[in-house]
Amino acid sequence: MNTTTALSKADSPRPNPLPGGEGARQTLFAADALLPAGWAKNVLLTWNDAGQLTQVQSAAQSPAGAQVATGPVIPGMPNLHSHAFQRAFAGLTEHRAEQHDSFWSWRTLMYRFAARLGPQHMEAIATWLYAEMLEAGYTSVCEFQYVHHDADGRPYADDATLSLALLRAAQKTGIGFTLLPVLYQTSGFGDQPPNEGQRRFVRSTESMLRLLEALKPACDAQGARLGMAPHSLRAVPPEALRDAVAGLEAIDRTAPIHIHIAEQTKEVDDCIEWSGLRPVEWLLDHAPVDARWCLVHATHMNDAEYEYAAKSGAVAGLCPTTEANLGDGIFDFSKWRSHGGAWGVGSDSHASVNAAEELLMLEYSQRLAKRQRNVGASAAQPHVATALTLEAVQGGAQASGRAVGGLAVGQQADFVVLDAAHVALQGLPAPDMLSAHVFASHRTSAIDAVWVAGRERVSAGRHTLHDESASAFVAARTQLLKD
Ligand code: NGQ
Ligand code: ZN
Repeated sequence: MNTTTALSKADSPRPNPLPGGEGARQTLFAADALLPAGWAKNVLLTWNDAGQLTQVQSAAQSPAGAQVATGPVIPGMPNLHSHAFQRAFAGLTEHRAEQHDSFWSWRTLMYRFAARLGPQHMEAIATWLYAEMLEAGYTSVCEFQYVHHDADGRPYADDATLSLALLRAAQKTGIGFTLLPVLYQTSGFGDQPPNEGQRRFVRSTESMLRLLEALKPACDAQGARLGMAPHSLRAVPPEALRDAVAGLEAIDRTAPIHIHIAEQTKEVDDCIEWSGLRPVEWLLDHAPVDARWCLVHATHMNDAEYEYAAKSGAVAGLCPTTEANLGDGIFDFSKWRSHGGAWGVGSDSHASVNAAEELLMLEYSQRLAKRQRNVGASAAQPHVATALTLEAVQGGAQASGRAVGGLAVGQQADFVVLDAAHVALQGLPAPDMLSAHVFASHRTSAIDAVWVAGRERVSAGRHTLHDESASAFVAARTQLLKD
């Protein structure tokens, strides 16, 4: 089958010339590539100066002089949920501190760590984290950014200081970016005042909207998308939620809106006590939830909530390794999918930074709960890793509010070249290479190259900034952990 589609000039965004980006370099030939409809042979990818795919042709000839991928090409994974600073804290709470450690005792320690963070730490941690993400198959990230103020809880002279540090980290590493400044006002349902640990997060709805206005030009300048994140129903009272969403809509009618929801059973119980409704139920009844929304976690839903939330068009933001690490519970993936629910993955607290590992953890949680195998396979795609990759890329792109939905005309040229010479992959057919990449766990990465918007950011498994950003990260963490 020859599937050539061309993009007309009128559809092209403004040019953003690549260094040395003459036409010949803007193509890649792959013997195997994972397209939205499945695996295809002899695929020629062509993109324009803006890094947007203009042609995806299967059963093609390799043009003379074209770059040839060293292994199967898969779409880059959008990471739909990140709190970058938590990467420097990963691994540091894996010892018993209370009789019954929980999400809530972890959170107390996380707040203590967040209390010391400065703008330089934020930038160093995020730069390394985003380089790690790129090396691990993520080509874009949604940053759920809630540490806004200085250590005393006062706004920085430039209120956008910490968000700008994250934007710089994204720009340096080349990762695609959706910035979600977070609205945070209360410590619990029913207007409970924020606690000491939350002083760096809290802001009025009006100052939130001013922050969004201030960040818009910086985001536009680097091709990042700006959205907003009401932190959770625990942290945002109903009027503030309503006004913030309306204010965001006035800035950008289609901007992404992300919210943490129903991650812990205590949150469900408290919400029922406050309103008589469960959190997802409350949200669907009181907010204009649609395809712009990403319901992060949504772990604890009843049957009706699974159905209505899926049918709202919102994306379920699953963070399987963090949800396991924090003891959240298990999302019913089959139920969500049976209602046609969109979903994607995020690395959240960054206990793991690896797109394949999130898919593995998601599938394994379902196998353990259901005592079945290959739960994630679909009618169209019997290979679990293939099915999960395609769906997570779609949902991740939707949640990002960016055209990063896979190898199709009009989408960004964000892709990963698997390392066909890796012992776990060598000699296998392409779909099994992806299965081995996800399920045949190995200690070294099976990723060779990673491209974002048509630019190679990771080669031979390493990001250009690997060494320097790693040392800056270690220095920042060492300083944060001193005394
Ligand atoms: C966060 N993380 O904002 O970092 C939260 C913890 C909270 C996750 N929910 C804080 N995984 O939910 O109150
Ligand atoms: Zn989170």
